[in-house]
Amino acid sequence: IKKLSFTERGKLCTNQMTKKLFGIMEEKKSNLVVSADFTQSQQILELVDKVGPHVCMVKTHIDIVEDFSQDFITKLLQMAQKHKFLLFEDRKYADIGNTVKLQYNNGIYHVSSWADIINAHCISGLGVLAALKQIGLEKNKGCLLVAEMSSTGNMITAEYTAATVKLAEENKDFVIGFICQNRLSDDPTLLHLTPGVQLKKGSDDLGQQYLTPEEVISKRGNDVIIVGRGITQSADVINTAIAYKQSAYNAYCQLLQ
Ligand code: UP6
Repeated sequence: IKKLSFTERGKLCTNQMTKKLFGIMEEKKSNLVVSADFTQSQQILELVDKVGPHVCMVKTHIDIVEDFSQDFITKLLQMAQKHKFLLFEDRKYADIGNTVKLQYNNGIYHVSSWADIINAHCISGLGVLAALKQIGLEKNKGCLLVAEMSSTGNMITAEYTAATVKLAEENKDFVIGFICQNRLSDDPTLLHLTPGVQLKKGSDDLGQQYLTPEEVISKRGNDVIIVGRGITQSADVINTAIAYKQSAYNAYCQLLQ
Protein backbone atom coordinates (compact mmCIF):
# COMPACT_ATOMS: atom_id res chain seq x y z
CA ILE A 1 0.00 0.00 0.00
CA LYS A 2 1.26 3.47 -0.94
CA LYS A 3 -0.28 6.63 0.47
CA LEU A 4 -0.17 10.36 -0.14
CA SER A 5 0.56 12.62 2.84
CA PHE A 6 -2.35 14.22 4.70
CA THR A 7 -1.38 17.58 3.13
CA GLU A 8 -1.41 16.16 -0.39
CA ARG A 9 -4.70 14.45 0.22
CA GLY A 10 -6.15 17.64 1.69
CA LYS A 11 -5.25 19.53 -1.49
CA LEU A 12 -7.25 17.05 -3.57
CA CYS A 13 -10.41 17.54 -1.51
CA THR A 14 -13.31 19.69 -2.56
CA ASN A 15 -15.22 18.82 0.61
CA GLN A 16 -14.27 21.52 3.13
CA MET A 17 -14.70 19.28 6.17
CA THR A 18 -12.29 16.67 4.80
CA LYS A 19 -9.82 19.42 3.90
CA LYS A 20 -10.05 20.82 7.42
CA LEU A 21 -9.54 17.40 9.02
CA PHE A 22 -6.49 16.60 6.87
CA GLY A 23 -5.08 20.01 7.85
CA ILE A 24 -5.50 19.24 11.55
CA MET A 25 -4.04 15.75 11.10
CA GLU A 26 -0.95 17.16 9.38
CA GLU A 27 -0.46 20.03 11.81
CA LYS A 28 -0.85 17.89 14.95
CA LYS A 29 0.77 14.81 13.40
CA SER A 30 -2.18 12.86 14.65
CA ASN A 31 -4.50 10.33 13.06
CA LEU A 32 -5.95 9.45 16.44
CA VAL A 33 -9.58 9.91 17.45
CA VAL A 34 -10.44 9.45 21.11
CA SER A 35 -13.83 8.00 21.94
CA ALA A 36 -14.95 9.83 25.07
CA ASP A 37 -17.44 7.21 26.26
CA PHE A 38 -18.15 8.56 29.74
CA THR A 39 -21.57 9.16 31.27
CA GLN A 40 -20.67 12.34 33.21
CA SER A 41 -19.95 15.57 31.38
CA GLN A 42 -17.12 16.45 33.77
CA GLN A 43 -15.32 13.18 32.98
CA ILE A 44 -15.53 13.97 29.28
CA LEU A 45 -14.28 17.52 29.71
CA GLU A 46 -11.38 16.40 31.91
CA LEU A 47 -10.42 13.72 29.40
CA VAL A 48 -10.52 15.99 26.37
CA ASP A 49 -8.56 18.73 28.10
CA LYS A 50 -5.80 16.17 28.71
CA VAL A 51 -5.77 14.35 25.40
CA GLY A 52 -7.01 17.21 23.20
CA PRO A 53 -3.51 18.24 22.04
CA HIS A 54 -2.90 14.72 20.71
CA VAL A 55 -6.09 13.95 18.78
CA CYS A 56 -7.52 15.16 15.49
CA MET A 57 -11.07 14.52 16.64
CA VAL A 58 -13.12 13.67 19.73
CA LYS A 59 -15.90 11.14 19.29
CA THR A 60 -18.96 11.34 21.53
CA HIS A 61 -22.05 9.25 22.31
CA ILE A 62 -24.05 12.21 23.55
CA ASP A 63 -27.03 10.02 24.53
CA ILE A 64 -25.02 8.27 27.28
CA VAL A 65 -24.34 11.53 29.11
CA GLU A 66 -26.50 11.64 32.25
CA ASP A 67 -26.08 15.33 33.06
CA PHE A 68 -26.34 16.75 29.55
CA SER A 69 -26.71 20.53 29.35
CA GLN A 70 -26.12 23.33 26.89
CA ASP A 71 -23.32 24.48 29.16
CA PHE A 72 -21.56 21.16 28.57
CA ILE A 73 -21.78 21.68 24.80
CA THR A 74 -20.45 25.22 25.17
CA LYS A 75 -17.47 23.91 27.14
CA LEU A 76 -16.87 21.06 24.69
CA LEU A 77 -16.84 23.57 21.82
CA GLN A 78 -14.38 25.72 23.77
CA MET A 79 -12.11 22.68 24.21
CA ALA A 80 -12.36 21.95 20.49
CA GLN A 81 -11.21 25.52 19.77
CA LYS A 82 -8.48 25.47 22.39
CA HIS A 83 -6.94 22.16 21.31
CA LYS A 84 -7.93 22.29 17.64
CA PHE A 85 -9.93 19.11 17.16
CA LEU A 86 -13.23 18.29 15.46
CA LEU A 87 -16.31 16.85 17.18
CA PHE A 88 -17.76 13.60 15.88
CA GLU A 89 -21.09 12.43 17.29
CA ASP A 90 -21.22 8.65 16.79
CA ARG A 91 -25.02 8.41 16.62
CA LYS A 92 -25.07 5.92 13.74
CA TYR A 93 -28.37 7.24 12.32
CA ALA A 94 -30.24 4.36 10.69
CA ASP A 95 -33.99 5.06 10.48
CA ILE A 96 -36.13 6.43 7.64
CA GLY A 97 -35.21 9.85 6.32
CA ASN A 98 -37.82 11.88 8.16
CA THR A 99 -36.94 10.35 11.52
CA VAL A 100 -33.18 10.76 11.23
CA LYS A 101 -33.67 14.36 10.21
CA LEU A 102 -35.55 15.00 13.46
CA GLN A 103 -32.97 13.03 15.46
CA TYR A 104 -30.11 15.01 13.94
CA ASN A 105 -31.68 18.45 14.27
CA ASN A 106 -34.08 18.26 17.19
CA GLY A 107 -34.63 16.46 20.50
CA ILE A 108 -32.61 17.39 23.55
CA TYR A 109 -29.22 17.27 21.89
CA HIS A 110 -29.58 19.37 18.71
CA VAL A 111 -26.60 17.44 17.31
CA SER A 112 -26.52 19.47 14.08
CA SER A 113 -25.78 22.62 16.08
CA TRP A 114 -22.44 21.39 17.48
CA ALA A 115 -21.14 18.16 15.87
CA ASP A 116 -18.82 18.69 12.90
CA ILE A 117 -19.21 15.10 11.83
CA ILE A 118 -21.88 12.43 12.26
CA ASN A 119 -22.30 8.93 10.90
CA ALA A 120 -25.00 6.73 9.46
CA HIS A 121 -25.87 3.15 8.60
CA CYS A 122 -27.43 3.11 5.13
CA ILE A 123 -29.44 -0.05 5.92
CA SER A 124 -32.78 1.72 5.38
CA GLY A 125 -31.84 3.08 1.96
CA LEU A 126 -31.06 6.38 0.32
CA GLY A 127 -33.43 8.42 2.52
CA VAL A 128 -31.09 8.44 5.52
CA LEU A 129 -28.34 10.15 3.63
CA ALA A 130 -30.69 12.45 1.72
CA ALA A 131 -32.26 13.62 4.99
CA LEU A 132 -29.02 14.13 6.91
CA LYS A 133 -27.63 15.94 3.90
CA GLN A 134 -30.55 18.38 3.82
CA ILE A 135 -29.48 19.65 7.21
CA GLY A 136 -25.77 18.92 7.15
CA LEU A 137 -24.83 20.50 3.83
CA GLU A 138 -26.32 23.84 4.76
CA LYS A 139 -24.24 23.86 7.95
CA ASN A 140 -21.06 22.59 6.23
CA LYS A 141 -21.02 19.32 8.17
CA GLY A 142 -19.56 15.95 7.23
CA CYS A 143 -20.85 12.40 7.43
CA LEU A 144 -19.14 9.01 7.70
CA LEU A 145 -20.87 5.86 6.49
CA VAL A 146 -20.65 2.70 8.58
CA ALA A 147 -19.39 0.22 5.99
CA GLU A 148 -17.98 -2.45 8.33
CA MET A 149 -18.03 -3.06 12.08
CA SER A 150 -15.53 -4.29 14.62
CA SER A 151 -17.91 -6.46 16.62
CA THR A 152 -17.98 -10.21 16.31
CA GLY A 153 -20.94 -11.70 14.41
CA ASN A 154 -22.03 -8.38 12.93
CA MET A 155 -24.41 -8.91 10.02
CA ILE A 156 -22.82 -6.61 7.47
CA THR A 157 -22.14 -8.51 4.24
CA ALA A 158 -19.57 -7.84 1.51
CA GLU A 159 -22.41 -6.72 -0.80
CA TYR A 160 -23.68 -4.26 1.80
CA THR A 161 -20.18 -2.87 2.25
CA ALA A 162 -19.72 -2.49 -1.52
CA ALA A 163 -23.07 -0.68 -1.85
CA THR A 164 -22.08 1.63 1.00
CA VAL A 165 -18.78 2.46 -0.70
CA LYS A 166 -20.65 3.31 -3.90
CA LEU A 167 -22.99 5.62 -1.98
CA ALA A 168 -20.03 7.39 -0.39
CA GLU A 169 -18.30 7.89 -3.73
CA GLU A 170 -21.51 9.34 -5.17
CA ASN A 171 -22.11 11.74 -2.27
CA LYS A 172 -18.74 13.29 -1.62
CA ASP A 173 -20.27 16.71 -1.08
CA PHE A 174 -21.40 15.41 2.34
CA VAL A 175 -19.79 12.01 2.91
CA ILE A 176 -16.18 12.29 4.03
CA GLY A 177 -15.40 8.60 4.43
CA PHE A 178 -16.10 5.37 6.26
CA ILE A 179 -16.19 3.65 9.59
CA CYS A 180 -14.57 0.39 8.56
CA GLN A 181 -12.05 -2.33 9.32
CA ASN A 182 -10.37 -2.49 5.89
CA ARG A 183 -9.40 -0.06 3.17
CA LEU A 184 -12.43 0.03 0.89
CA SER A 185 -11.89 2.81 -1.63
CA ASP A 186 -8.85 3.97 -3.60
CA ASP A 187 -10.17 7.52 -3.58
CA PRO A 188 -7.58 9.51 -1.56
CA THR A 189 -10.19 12.11 -0.57
CA LEU A 190 -12.26 9.55 1.38
CA LEU A 191 -11.15 8.77 4.94
CA HIS A 192 -11.07 5.31 6.49
CA LEU A 193 -11.61 5.47 10.26
CA THR A 194 -11.27 2.29 12.27
CA PRO A 195 -12.63 1.56 15.76
CA GLY A 196 -11.79 -1.56 17.74
CA VAL A 197 -8.18 -0.58 18.39
CA GLN A 198 -5.93 -1.28 21.36
CA LEU A 199 -2.18 -1.61 21.73
CA LYS A 200 -2.67 -5.37 22.09
CA LYS A 201 -4.90 -7.50 19.88
CA GLY A 202 -7.85 -8.94 21.84
CA SER A 203 -11.52 -8.57 22.70
CA ASP A 204 -13.91 -7.52 25.47
CA ASP A 205 -16.65 -9.74 26.92
CA LEU A 206 -19.42 -8.19 24.79
CA GLY A 207 -18.19 -8.89 21.29
CA GLN A 208 -15.79 -6.03 20.70
CA GLN A 209 -12.65 -7.12 18.83
CA TYR A 210 -9.36 -5.21 18.93
CA LEU A 211 -6.60 -4.82 16.37
CA THR A 212 -3.34 -2.93 16.91
CA PRO A 213 -2.64 0.50 15.36
CA GLU A 214 0.04 -1.02 13.09
CA GLU A 215 -2.34 -3.70 11.80
CA VAL A 216 -5.07 -1.14 11.14
CA ILE A 217 -2.92 1.54 9.48
CA SER A 218 0.07 -0.09 7.81
CA LYS A 219 -1.21 -3.58 7.10
CA ARG A 220 -4.86 -2.85 6.33
CA GLY A 221 -4.37 0.62 4.86
CA ASN A 222 -6.87 2.59 6.95
CA ASP A 223 -6.19 6.23 7.83
CA VAL A 224 -7.35 6.95 11.36
CA ILE A 225 -7.68 4.92 14.56
CA ILE A 226 -10.55 5.39 17.00
CA VAL A 227 -9.64 4.47 20.57
CA GLY A 228 -11.98 4.42 23.55
CA ARG A 229 -11.18 2.30 26.59
CA GLY A 230 -7.57 1.78 25.51
CA ILE A 231 -7.13 5.43 26.53
CA THR A 232 -10.03 6.23 28.86
CA GLN A 233 -9.37 3.31 31.24
CA SER A 234 -5.64 3.87 31.36
CA ALA A 235 -4.01 5.15 34.56
CA ASP A 236 -2.06 7.73 32.53
CA VAL A 237 -4.34 8.97 29.79
CA ILE A 238 -1.94 11.58 28.42
CA ASN A 239 1.01 9.26 27.86
CA THR A 240 -1.26 6.50 26.62
CA ALA A 241 -2.83 8.86 24.09
CA ILE A 242 0.67 9.90 22.98
CA ALA A 243 1.61 6.22 22.55
CA TYR A 244 -1.46 5.59 20.35
CA LYS A 245 -0.86 8.79 18.41
CA GLN A 246 2.74 7.92 17.68
CA SER A 247 2.12 4.34 16.69
CA ALA A 248 -0.71 5.28 14.31
CA TYR A 249 1.17 8.23 12.82
CA ASN A 250 4.42 6.30 12.37
CA ALA A 251 2.49 3.44 10.79
CA TYR A 252 0.96 5.89 8.29
CA CYS A 253 4.31 7.54 7.54
CA GLN A 254 5.76 4.14 6.57
CA LEU A 255 3.31 4.03 3.67
CA LEU A 256 4.14 7.43 2.20
CA GLN A 257 5.06 7.42 -1.46
N1 UP6 B 1 -17.59 1.58 17.42
C1 UP6 B 1 -17.00 0.34 17.51
N2 UP6 B 1 -17.07 -0.50 16.42
C2 UP6 B 1 -17.70 -0.15 15.29
C3 UP6 B 1 -18.28 1.12 15.24
N3 UP6 B 1 -18.21 1.94 16.29
O1 UP6 B 1 -16.41 -0.03 18.54
O2 UP6 B 1 -17.72 -0.94 14.32
C4 UP6 B 1 -17.52 2.59 18.52
C5 UP6 B 1 -18.15 2.18 19.83
C6 UP6 B 1 -17.28 2.85 20.85
C7 UP6 B 1 -15.92 2.95 20.21
O3 UP6 B 1 -19.48 2.63 19.89
O4 UP6 B 1 -17.73 4.16 21.11
O5 UP6 B 1 -16.14 2.86 18.79
C8 UP6 B 1 -14.95 1.86 20.60
O6 UP6 B 1 -14.68 1.89 21.98
P1 UP6 B 1 -13.57 0.97 22.68
O7 UP6 B 1 -12.25 1.37 22.09
O8 UP6 B 1 -13.70 1.34 24.13
O9 UP6 B 1 -13.92 -0.46 22.43
